[in-house]
Amino acid sequence: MGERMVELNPVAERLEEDLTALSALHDPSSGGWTRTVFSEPYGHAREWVRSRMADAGLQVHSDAAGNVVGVLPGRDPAAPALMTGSHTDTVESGGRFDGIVGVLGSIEAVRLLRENDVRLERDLIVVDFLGEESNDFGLSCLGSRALAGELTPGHLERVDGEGVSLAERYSRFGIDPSEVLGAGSAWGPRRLHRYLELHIEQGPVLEERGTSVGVVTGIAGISRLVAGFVGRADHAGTAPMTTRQDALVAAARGVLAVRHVACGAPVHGVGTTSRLDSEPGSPNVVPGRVRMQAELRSVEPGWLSDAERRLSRQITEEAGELGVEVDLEWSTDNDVVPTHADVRQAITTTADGLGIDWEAIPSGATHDAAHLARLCPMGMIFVPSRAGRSHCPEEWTDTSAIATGVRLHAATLVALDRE
Ligand code: HGY
Ligand code: MN
Ligand code: MN
Repeated sequence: MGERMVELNPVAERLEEDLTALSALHDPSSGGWTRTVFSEPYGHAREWVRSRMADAGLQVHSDAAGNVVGVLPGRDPAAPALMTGSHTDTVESGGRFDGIVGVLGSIEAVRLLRENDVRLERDLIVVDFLGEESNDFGLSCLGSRALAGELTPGHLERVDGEGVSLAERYSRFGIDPSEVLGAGSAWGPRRLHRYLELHIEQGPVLEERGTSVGVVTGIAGISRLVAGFVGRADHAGTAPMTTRQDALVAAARGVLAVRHVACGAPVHGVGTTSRLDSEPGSPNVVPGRVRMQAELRSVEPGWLSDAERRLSRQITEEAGELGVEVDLEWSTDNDVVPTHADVRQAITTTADGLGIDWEAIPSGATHDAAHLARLCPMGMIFVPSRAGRSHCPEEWTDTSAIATGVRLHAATLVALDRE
């Protein structure tokens, strides 16, 4: 006879209060909700998270990678621990739920465990990971990447749009860059049993199908492209249209090529061009140079590598037709990462036991879980996003839907603890 299912019912008012309080800590000069990594509002928000973790009974510290870590000690400190959490940084002009639901939902789960005298065997570690969102350094998931031992000295030397290195950004934020690379040594299979993350779907599927929660099957891989187009600057008024080597026209064809390659993907595959920087940018000069930033994503590794090849070929050929040279620099932000079958099983069995309807769903967004997967079996639970919107002020998930996710999250943590 299996051990009885644990019913832990979140307090919606508490969740709402926390979501509202954290949302207030953002940069009011930007649209939407902006709390980007290393920014002042981000620093204030992390102090607030530390205090909420402590109020919930967690033992709180910041680790060498700048993650805010709260520990709920279990009966057996020697047992490999459970880890959960997410992030509280946002994109520029973002929303109030991406990542935040996972951090605040995990803190609420801890309150529920303590209020219901549910004592875990294993330590439960709740983490607000540093800097999950993509940034000028082309590196998402800074905190979880460091824990997984994936951050390198070369990464610390990367510079942002203001020419400031990642190492310097860490220092200015009060994190010793020389300590960051060693942050992962404290963790690993001996230390961690399972990682479980609660997150908003950031897409339309759950809402369209009226499903309460998603059980994530895998996290999409991300290939990032920086394309440097080199044409010839000329007088906009006198250069004949037939002899121009217009870098911006070549880049514009590159933007359409990204869309063309991604559309019609037989499985999940998407492509986005997020930025074009054109030089010299004067109204009366034919652009001589353009820097284009784009990304491809898919949960299918084969499609992703093939799409990279096809896109490289199309951009190069079309630029060549215009007499424009192009340098293509690809990098992998993260590989495709499947969730672990055992963790998926724990989620679905728990959901069935609680009478929560669920469906299996891939994640087009990346998450800290993609990096934690290097340390232990991981899984994710999604709650619906209204109209599938995210990374924008319109991002919204009803508190009742979040509470359903927290109810499943808390009960699944208990189930994973008993393994
Ligand atoms: O980019 C992403 O998928 C995540 O939201 N950082
Ligand atoms: Mn996120
Ligand atoms: Mn995000």
